[in-house]
Amino acid sequence: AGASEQQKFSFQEILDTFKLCLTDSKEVDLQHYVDGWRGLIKFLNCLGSIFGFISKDASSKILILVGHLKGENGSQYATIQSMVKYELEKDLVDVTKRGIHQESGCRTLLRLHRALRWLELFLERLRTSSEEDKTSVMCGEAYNESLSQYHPWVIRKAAGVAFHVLPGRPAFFEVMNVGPPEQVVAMLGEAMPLISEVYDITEKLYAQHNLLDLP
Ligand code: 1PW
Repeated sequence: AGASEQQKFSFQEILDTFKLCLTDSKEVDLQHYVDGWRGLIKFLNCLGSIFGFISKDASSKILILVGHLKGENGSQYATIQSMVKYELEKDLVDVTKRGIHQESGCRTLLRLHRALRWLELFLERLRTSSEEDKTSVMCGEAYNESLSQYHPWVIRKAAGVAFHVLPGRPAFFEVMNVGPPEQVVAMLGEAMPLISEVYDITEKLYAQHNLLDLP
């Protein structure tokens, strides 16, 4: 198969992976979380090279988490809950300022968690949008309401440029490769509550342990 064929996938796969994240006891499975992000990165790469700087940062964070999962203490990283417990107990997190634990699972995942909020807001806009709505505007609004507050000016600027060249709604739906627009909307309607739940559980856990501002 050619490179273009290998890249061909459906957005459905991403959402299916995020669905698998929740364990029976409502913990968040880290391996599935990482796999969900892998799918998102693949999708971003389909949107064009301008998204390279975004997918590159997400990829490097995924690699850090995979390193923990595959490391000698990998079993401690089965869920986000077990990761937080383990890293805090063993003092493996820089809590107030950056130090020797810049690659802690907790601070690395926090960055992806914040980005997941952006995704959630963007997909919800996409789900409720009408034909004449612009993806660039929806994406920009979602960003301004969430992730942008954690980014310096130069990244906000670059993100704005990237959003500007997002394909229009019909072409964007094509890239999602789910089917006709009604089917995309239906799929999003089914998936959004699950993504929200993963986000909310993580947010609550991080709040409980005072981890929402990790440097
Ligand atoms: C069209 C759907 C888009 C959803 C994908 C969301 C991907 C979000 C990645 C944004 C990355 C922007 C450039 C990198 C910024 C980093 O400085 C920042 N990373 C994130 C994920 O916000 C903070 O990481 P750092 O510098 O504290 O290690």
